[in-house]
Amino acid sequence: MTSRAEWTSWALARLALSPAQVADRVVRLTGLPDSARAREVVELHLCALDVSLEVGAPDLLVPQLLWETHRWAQVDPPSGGPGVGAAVAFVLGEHLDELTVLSVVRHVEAAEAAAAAVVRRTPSRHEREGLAALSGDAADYLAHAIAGRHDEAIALVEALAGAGWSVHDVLLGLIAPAQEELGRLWERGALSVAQEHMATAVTHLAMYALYPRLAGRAQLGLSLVAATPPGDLHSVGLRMVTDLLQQRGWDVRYVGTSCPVDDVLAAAVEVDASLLLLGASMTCHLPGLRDAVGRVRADPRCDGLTVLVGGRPFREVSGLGRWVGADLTAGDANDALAAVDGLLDPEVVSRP
Ligand code: B12
Repeated sequence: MTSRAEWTSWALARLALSPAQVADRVVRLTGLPDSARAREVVELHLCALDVSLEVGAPDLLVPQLLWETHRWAQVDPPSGGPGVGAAVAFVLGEHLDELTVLSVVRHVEAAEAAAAAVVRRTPSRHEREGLAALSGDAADYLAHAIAGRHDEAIALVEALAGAGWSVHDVLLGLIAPAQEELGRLWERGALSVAQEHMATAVTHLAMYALYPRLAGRAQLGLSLVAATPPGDLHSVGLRMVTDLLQQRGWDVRYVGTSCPVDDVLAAAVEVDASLLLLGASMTCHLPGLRDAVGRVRADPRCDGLTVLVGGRPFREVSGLGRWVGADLTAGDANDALAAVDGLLDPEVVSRP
């Protein structure tokens, strides 16, 4: 993640400083070390603030605030120095008029209150007990994945599928909750980056192991292209959605994460796609997603291409689909399947 060249929001666009200049100043004010990790916290904060202001949704800042709470201790802050939020408020106070500062402060206060409510609320069993509170199979799966035991993870997935679990249930009932728990453990610093990477790599293998079970290949005679726009490296959720659509008869062209938009469009044109899936996992990825949708709309070769967007931010904030200009929005894989089925003649919808 690097600083973007320009601000997105009406409020921060009034600054005479670029995002990189504000990030420099905030790093100095907080007294953080000049490390890539510390700078990333500041840049992601500024980006989430900017995008959440533009959308007018304080809730879009909340995941960043929660992540920051955990990450803060890991970036060596000096004791007694201001946090990122306080330093940002100080810089804005220096450079913006009072009314603009006031509306930014109100927005941030709403996000902080929502984040505090998340922290205060009674933790679910998952959160309290971590791994132990996942269902037995999901806990076993995650334990294998974290330890890098890919053979065991794949054997478990195959055993469940062999015992009658559908691909849908293995993906959404076993692997997705395990990945979510992985995120919680990683966020709290209970797992290293290497353990998270290894576990996610095992998950990719486990998902590929299900591939032979994706019956109904291309039977609809319709193709789709799926990608995340530049900057977003999260692939697991998007891949789950495309696997389930493949199982329903779509010809899937998964072009991967952080794909240049020109290449996404070229792929859609090449296969004469009817559907384009674009995912975003963090608030910061939303402007890139909106830009990609704008490029689809401006390209006459893509007339008639339906755009479906989804991912974590769409689960957390409603109305975002309109902001990015998509035709369809889905917060999770089940919403995505329902939305895509809605495009088809009911007679041809295949339900595995
Ligand atoms: C694995 C992971 C990574 C891996 C991704 C590897 C890969 N190949 O996918 C790597 C290491 C790259 C990564 C990096 C980062 N990550 Co990360 N990551 C995760 C983690 C642990 C799991 C993601 C996952 O597999 N989820 C499981 C899937 C099934 O859930 P899902 O993505 O929500 O998908 C579902 C729906 O959203 C939907 N869906 C998803 N995509 C799409 C797309 C469409 C079109 C549709 C219709 C639907 C749809 O369908 C799915 C099934 O229902 C999450 C934690 C979490 N709870 O998700 C953090 C998480 C998303 N990451 C986070 C962060 C902060 C980062 C980093 C900034 C961390 C860092 N640098 O240290 C970077 C940013 C990288 C970037 N530029 O994108 C935060 C985001 C918080 C925030 N600020 O918003 C999270 C939430 C973890 C946390 N709480 O701290 N990450």
